[in-house]
Amino acid sequence: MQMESHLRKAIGNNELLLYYQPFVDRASRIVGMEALIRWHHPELGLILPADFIRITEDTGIIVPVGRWVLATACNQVRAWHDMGFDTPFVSVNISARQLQESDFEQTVLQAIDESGLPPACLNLEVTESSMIQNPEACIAKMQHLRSRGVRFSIDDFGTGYSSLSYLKRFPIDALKIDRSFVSDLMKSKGDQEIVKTIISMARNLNIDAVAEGVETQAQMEFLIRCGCDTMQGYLFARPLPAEQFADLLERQK
Ligand code: G
Ligand code: G
Ligand code: MN
Ligand code: NA
Repeated sequence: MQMESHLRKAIGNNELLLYYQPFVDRASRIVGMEALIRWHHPELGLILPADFIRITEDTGIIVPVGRWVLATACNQVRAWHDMGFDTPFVSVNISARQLQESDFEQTVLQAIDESGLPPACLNLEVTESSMIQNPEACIAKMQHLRSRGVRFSIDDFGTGYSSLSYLKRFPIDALKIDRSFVSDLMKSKGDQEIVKTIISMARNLNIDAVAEGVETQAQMEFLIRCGCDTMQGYLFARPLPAEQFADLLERQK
């Protein structure tokens, strides 16, 4: 309860911030970044989403928080563009609760319009489970936003309940292979087969496969051999505050 009342005031008190973690191509060049929320609690310090996102979802606080995340991410990337950094896209995590909101599309379009960010520079990460609650409504919203240029990826792919028929029906641009399959990649033949299968399935569906949680050179090389074009993980960079992320961009200018 105390956490809830603190969270309600977190936006107004400027306690929320976004970290950014790069996505890289096969040559380890930054092609985009994921925005990851942090809560700077005045007494407890930096709190990770694992410790507060759930409560924002259960209480509905995720709706204003999600709006703040979208606006902040779009404004930040637009500012980086203006500084001459060529960062193709920003990826924003969307909770089931946000996707279900009747004004979800409006919220997204408002963030784009007010920031002046080209819509194609915004990618939204949704999970399999957040789409199955009301698939027809989700598909309609996604199609509307996609018609404006916004892209969608499925986060934590492989851990949800999605059937392959969903994959065909949902208007999706990319699959993010869940970190759990990547972490044991060099030890587990089973995980190797799963990763290979997801990558070839993505290719057959004409969508991108993105591997998350890449921590070693061996994992990266395996993924590249399987045809994975985009990767993310501590091997390349941890999530970083905006200023430090800008240093990374500066270095590869
Ligand atoms: O940043 P970290 O790797 O600790 O993120 C943990 C989880 O929190 C991720 O799986 C991510 O989906 C979720 N998360 C991070 N930022 C946001 C956000 O802005 N909105 C929502 N809904 N989830 C987020
Ligand atoms: O579910 P989602 O993909 O949004 O989760 C992102 C989370 O994964 C963030 O909390 C981020 O800190 C974490 N993360 C990103 N890269 C790595 C990695 O290489 N290894 C591990 N263990 N966690 C990672
Ligand atoms: Mn994500
Ligand atoms: Na996620």
